[in-house]
Amino acid sequence: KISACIFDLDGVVVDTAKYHYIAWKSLANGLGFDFTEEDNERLKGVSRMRSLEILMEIGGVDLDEETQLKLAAKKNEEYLEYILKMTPEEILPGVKDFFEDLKAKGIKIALGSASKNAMTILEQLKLTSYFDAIVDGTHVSKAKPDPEVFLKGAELLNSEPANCVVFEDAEAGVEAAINGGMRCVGIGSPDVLNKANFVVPGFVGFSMAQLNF
Ligand code: B16
Ligand code: MG
Repeated sequence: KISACIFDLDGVVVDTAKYHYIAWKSLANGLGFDFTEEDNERLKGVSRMRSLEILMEIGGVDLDEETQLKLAAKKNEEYLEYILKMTPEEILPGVKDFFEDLKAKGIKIALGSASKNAMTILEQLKLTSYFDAIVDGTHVSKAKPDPEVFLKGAELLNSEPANCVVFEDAEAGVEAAINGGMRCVGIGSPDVLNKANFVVPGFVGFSMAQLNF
């Protein structure tokens, strides 16, 4: 019996990847190399500091730790400029109806995101009140595919992992859910999310009744 649904943020509830991309690209350009949308795919679901490491690898640059922290902060400042302009219209199609449906069914809702800006984003989207529990990048020490972020969410909701469904768009996130003993619905393409129990392109027309696990 499913008692809780845990949602990733970027790529599931909202497309913040496009803003991450602009900010990482301008950082890369400042360092003298290009950063493509394809490169950006590698940063989805990955923490801020790990993202910078991947970016350095792409550009073939080596930076000391102090510089890395400074650049990550600079990237976040630019990213925040975009985030603070977001409106509820940017909630991905079908998400709000799905939340309403879960509420009506008495199923709890939690957030399980790697982002340290998750609270700001939920506020901008006016979604905070839908969540019974929020676990984000400020609460965890181990990144996905470690299940920490989802297990914390389940614990806050007093739900057994076996009774939780995770919604994820990134491969590492799907793995995190499975590693935590939860079922996972992949949001995106079945080719990439082949470890998920069920894959849908998005929430439009989707309901819990479709899950046959
Ligand atoms: P921040 P999610 C992730 O969000 C993003 O997918 C990833 O691209 C980003 O680097 C990470 O959050 C950290 O974000 O810099 O805001 O702390 O998909 O886990 O909701
Ligand atoms: Mg994501």
